[in-house]
Amino acid sequence: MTTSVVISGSGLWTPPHRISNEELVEAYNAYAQQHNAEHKAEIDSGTLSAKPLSSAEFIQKASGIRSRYTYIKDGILDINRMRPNIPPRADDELSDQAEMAVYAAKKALQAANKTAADIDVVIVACAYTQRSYPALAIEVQETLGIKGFGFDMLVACSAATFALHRAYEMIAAGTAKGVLVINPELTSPQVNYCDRDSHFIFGDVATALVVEAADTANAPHVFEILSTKAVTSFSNNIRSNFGYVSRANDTNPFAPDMLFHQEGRKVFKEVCPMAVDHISEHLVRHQLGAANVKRWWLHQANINMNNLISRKLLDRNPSPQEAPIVLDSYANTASAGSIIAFNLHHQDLVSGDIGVLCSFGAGYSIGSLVLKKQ
Ligand code: CO8
Repeated sequence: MTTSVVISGSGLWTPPHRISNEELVEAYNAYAQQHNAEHKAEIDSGTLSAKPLSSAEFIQKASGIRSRYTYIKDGILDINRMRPNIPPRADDELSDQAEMAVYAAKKALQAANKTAADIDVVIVACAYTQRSYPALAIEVQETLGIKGFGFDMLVACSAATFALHRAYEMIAAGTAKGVLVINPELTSPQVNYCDRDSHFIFGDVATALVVEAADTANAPHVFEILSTKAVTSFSNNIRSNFGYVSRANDTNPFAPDMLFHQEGRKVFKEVCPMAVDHISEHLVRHQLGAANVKRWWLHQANINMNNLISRKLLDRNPSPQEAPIVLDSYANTASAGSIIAFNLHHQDLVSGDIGVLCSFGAGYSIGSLVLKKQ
């Protein structure tokens, strides 16, 4: 493969609604107290556990998250609902995730100085899609007036990086001229807002990137993809069992184990060393070390994870400029986190600067790209 492949534009769509830790905890605690009062007899007799209370201080200290954005806020803080209230749309209306995707895609196209005519592949890559078919990517393709093809792909936390890998390969192989990779992460419908241990983790967002050959790129901020690296290793420590087979299993598709749940401490302990090894091995491929990297666009799940990984790689604490954190205001946005960090923190880099974009999480899955500013 000799074609030089670049990321030439990025787009970020931030939903209009914000929920602070304090608001979220107030609603959860009111819900838990109501639940405990209603089930007092079972709790007293030991047949049911009382719902423990949450705390905004714990959330910030344990995760670094201060607030999150949600596509729809209505319903999440209603203690008799505890989930967003997203009105259904008719088949002839743009679906929610396609709408999010289109917002981000338009911004990425503008940043890349491209139009629909320059794109021939659309990949919608995220942790969940709201339906199986027709693919969201094809709906987005139609809405943007793009000729070519589109498909959806799900790789949880690594959906965005793994989709960038596919885009890189298509451009390098000459099977595509321009690829839009879009990540409409609508996580809030799968968050269990009744679970103290996970109610605070996720937020909604949409990101998009344009990938093309270096010789067609004409945007002000262009990053060559030097190479890609991916690994997966099966783990049950992060699961979401929701799926179409529930109907045949005669099980409730919205039961707690169907929603996002995890063994957070185990994930922390197992994924951090995997990510450190993965990134180190990837850099070695280019005769580079961590000291050569100007910017770390890391997965945004937990600030303590990112600090630990950065410290292991650099042997010192990174500055906020070197390893930007966006999870304080966006929370964990599944696969979009590292792309938000890229979107907000890439314009100051100068020609020749090296950056690492890396996701890690459910699967487990780790995906990285070594980038060089043109
Ligand atoms: N308030 C107060 N106390 C709490 C709370 C709370 N909200 N939650 C837990 N506690 C308590 C615990 O019960 C425990 O109490 P005790 O010691 O008495 O048992 C104590 O606090 C400590 O609990 P933990 O050990 O669990 O706390 P940690 O310090 O480990 O922090 C975290 C918990 C923040 C979850 C942390 O473990 C973490 O972030 N781990 C990494 C997780 C991770 O990266 N997961 C990947 C997520 S998956 C992903 O990124 C994409 C998936 C696809 C998208 C899904 C969309 C829905």
